[in-house]
Amino acid sequence: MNNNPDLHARATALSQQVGSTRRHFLLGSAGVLASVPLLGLAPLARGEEPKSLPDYAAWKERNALIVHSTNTMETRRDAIGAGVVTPSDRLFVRNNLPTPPVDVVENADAWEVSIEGVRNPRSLTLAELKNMNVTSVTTVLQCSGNGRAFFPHGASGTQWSVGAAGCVVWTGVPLKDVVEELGGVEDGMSFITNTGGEELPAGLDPKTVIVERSVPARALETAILAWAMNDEPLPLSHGGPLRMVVPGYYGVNNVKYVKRVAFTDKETDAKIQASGYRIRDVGKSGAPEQPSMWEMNVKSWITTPLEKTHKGRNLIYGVAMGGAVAVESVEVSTDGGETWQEARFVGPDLGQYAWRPFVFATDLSPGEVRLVSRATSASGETQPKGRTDNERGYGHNGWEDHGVTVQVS
Ligand SMILES: Nc1nc2c(c(=O)[nH]1)N[C@H]1C(S)=C(S)[C@@H](COP(=O)(O)O)O[C@H]1N2
Ligand SMILES: [Mo]
Repeated sequence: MNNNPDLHARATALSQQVGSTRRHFLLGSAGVLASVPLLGLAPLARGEEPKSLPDYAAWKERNALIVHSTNTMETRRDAIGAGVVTPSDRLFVRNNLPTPPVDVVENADAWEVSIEGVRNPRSLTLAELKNMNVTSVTTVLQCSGNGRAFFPHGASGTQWSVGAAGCVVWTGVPLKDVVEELGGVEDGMSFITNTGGEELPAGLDPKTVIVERSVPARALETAILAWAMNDEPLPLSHGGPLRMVVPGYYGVNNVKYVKRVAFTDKETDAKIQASGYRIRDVGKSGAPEQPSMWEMNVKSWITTPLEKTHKGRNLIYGVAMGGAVAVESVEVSTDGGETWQEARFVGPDLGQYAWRPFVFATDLSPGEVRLVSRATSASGETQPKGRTDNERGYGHNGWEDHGVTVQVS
């Protein structure tokens, strides 16, 4: 149960924001209904809506996004839609540093990536990679902190609700093919360490700012070096010209503007790996022995209706993902999780790393309903009811917090 009504209100507001004309939110949890004046939510009301898109993301659909900052934009819950693939102009953006200059995507084929920890290490241009082989993979791209806004302890970082996630078709060369071309991985390498190509701010220890992430070497089986997204050249905002895509792994492992791919015996000591993106108790600092945000977990959330709907027949929509494995099934409850019924997947199955939109047809009576969804993965994991509290608010997949309260009339 959520015992902090103010934080819960902010989280609910974030997840249910429908526009600046709105004057109050309906806050519902376990049958409690309250009217929360918007002006009472000063940090949110001041913070989110009026910001415009930064230049590098000016091509995005402003109305589909909550702009948290120049570096962080999330897809609004009402803009996720019922298609499998998230349109690029609605996809969330998260940058730790300013993007490289735009000419890197204008001269995309000249981009170089250095492949190390293989028998014949060398640099390859994007033009060369494009001649090696090609494949496509559809994956959920999701920030580790998606759902952070629901943690009552006020986890620091962007207050993502549900929209720091999308489902994307990536096209590129399998990393495995590149590695084979270069003689295979050197012996004794346990990790793939990928480095982002941003210019680092002067005067800071590079280790504290560089985007460099290590993933277990087993990811070689599925990782791709992608130059296209949703069948278009990879835009700068999403890591163009070249990005590492590690299917089933949290967003941060999908290094943008990748300039170095190294097979290494140890994880990088960059801060973003050593102490960042580590699961630990509230109040604790990050450290290398804590679990790293690698494979994603099973998760789902409702996208329609939000806030209000008509009485009688309704179609309840949402999206469900298995994490690192396929999603097997998803159930919906219209009574806050007392009783559940299986929903139906809609649209094509784009593979185990994609999410599946779902729909559940039901009759709703006038009054307030709490709609929740609960997915189960192919490996038998079901979303838990509650959260696992952790300092930075990572990996939230509890179904209770992700539900929506809807007025039926
Ligand atoms: N080079 C680089 N790669 C990066 C990042 C970054 O700041 N720089 N952010 C990471 C994080 S935390 C996330 S959630 C995803 C976001 O991908 P997107 O901006 O394409 O949505 O990219 C990851 N890869
Ligand atoms: Mo992220």
